[in-house]
Amino acid sequence: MRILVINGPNMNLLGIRQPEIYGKATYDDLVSMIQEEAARLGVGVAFFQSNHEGALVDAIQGAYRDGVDGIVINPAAYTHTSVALLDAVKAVGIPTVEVHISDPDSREEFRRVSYIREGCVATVRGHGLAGYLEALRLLVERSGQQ
Ligand code: CA2
Repeated sequence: MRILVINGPNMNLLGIRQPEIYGKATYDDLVSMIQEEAARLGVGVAFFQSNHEGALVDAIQGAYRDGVDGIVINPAAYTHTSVALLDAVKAVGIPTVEVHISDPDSREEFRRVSYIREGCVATVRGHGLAGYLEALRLLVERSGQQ
């Protein structure tokens, strides 16, 4: 099984800005944590981060071409604006889990909308970086049930 972990705009600033919301761990720490969990679960994992909506769409389409089995995505601010990302996950049909470090529902009103949610098999929110590991486990468990 191979899983692609996609992070949207500004996620490269993890640990550098707003640690009170997103914690002190960096993007590289996040990658290491996920790699460790993937090794424990015996699955392959690859990573993609971009600040550009079209590049994120391209990554989702690339996952389809490469035969990736699952996607974990934190679309960051594009969660609340992007029909293009929703269309992409629906189009490729790869089981996708939406992850948010914080709980957007308990923040500003505009963060309550998630376009991509409708195209995802689950959403994990408000569990910090551990939410990515949860998402990975969810995809692995789900693949065993099919
Ligand atoms: O809680 C999450 O994971 C979010 O997806 C993070 C997004 C935000 O727009 C969503 O509403 C919720 C923003 C993440 C990028 O911003 C950062 C800024 C500084 C340090 C780390 C991330």
